Amino acid sequence: MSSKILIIGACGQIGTELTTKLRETYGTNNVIASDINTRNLDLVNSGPFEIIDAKNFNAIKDCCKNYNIDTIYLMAALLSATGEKYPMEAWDLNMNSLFHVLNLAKGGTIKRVYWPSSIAVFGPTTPRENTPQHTICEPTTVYGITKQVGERWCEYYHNKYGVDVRSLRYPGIISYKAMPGGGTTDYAVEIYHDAIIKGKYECFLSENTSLPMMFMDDAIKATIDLMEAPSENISIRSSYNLSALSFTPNDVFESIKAHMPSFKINYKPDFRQAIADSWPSSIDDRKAREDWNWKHSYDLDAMTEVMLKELHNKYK
Ligand code: AKB
Repeated sequence: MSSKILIIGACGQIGTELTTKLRETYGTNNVIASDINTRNLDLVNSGPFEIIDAKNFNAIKDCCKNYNIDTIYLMAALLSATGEKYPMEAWDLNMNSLFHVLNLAKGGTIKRVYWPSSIAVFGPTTPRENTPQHTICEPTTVYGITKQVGERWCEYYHNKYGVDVRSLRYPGIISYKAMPGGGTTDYAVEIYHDAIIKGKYECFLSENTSLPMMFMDDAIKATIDLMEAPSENISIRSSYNLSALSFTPNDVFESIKAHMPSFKINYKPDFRQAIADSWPSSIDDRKAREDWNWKHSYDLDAMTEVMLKELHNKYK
């Protein structure tokens, strides 16, 4: 498929790496990166960049017209922890940006849309182990509510207007380039940075809190594989469960300690513990594996090796 792609929220943790991979795949000038601010601009300035506020319909529309965009990746969002501090801002950004993109796509010039959902759609009444694709979703965070409602709207726009929108329920994503911002799973990135910089880490979740996680390379691969899959293979138009690993803070501590025997950790759970306790500990992603052959590559120790090597080079 030859595409002209717009990434909204390109300067975030996932957006930066998605921009790089999409430019490698489709050509630098066919991928327009955009964000409201320029943090991490150095990671996306290898090609076209536009300042776009995801809440501004006309700014998105004008950019799509100027560049003949046919595919949008909407990566802008306020995540779970920040959303609890700024509930109305989270609702405003997460919902309005989605409506803007779905309404543009309904108009016909945008042929395909990617929008990330999250394990945050699940809540305390969801089965925690091997959480099924179709199950009880009673999220208790504002972020989770926006993702659950967003999923319903994606499916609605597909069924009612034929919009080709695709989505994944991301677990926590671990990477070494851009830092995550405002999530409950952020500890699993911070711990590697602090291991290299300080040799110790204070964890905001308790040691046995198990959550679904994934290395960035797998998350990018899943995203692009889903977007490239033939339309007839996509049986889920709300959002696919997606899984790779599940681990606790203690598991990741032990995995780092195998390389750095003097590494120390202490636990000081804060308000994010309640959010983590409301989420699944593992996910059944059979549907993604059946429909478009999803398969992850990294386990915890393989990921730890890459993270420590890359961060060592970064900070040395
Ligand atoms: C968060 O922790 O809020 C995100 C997510 C799981 O969607 N990383």
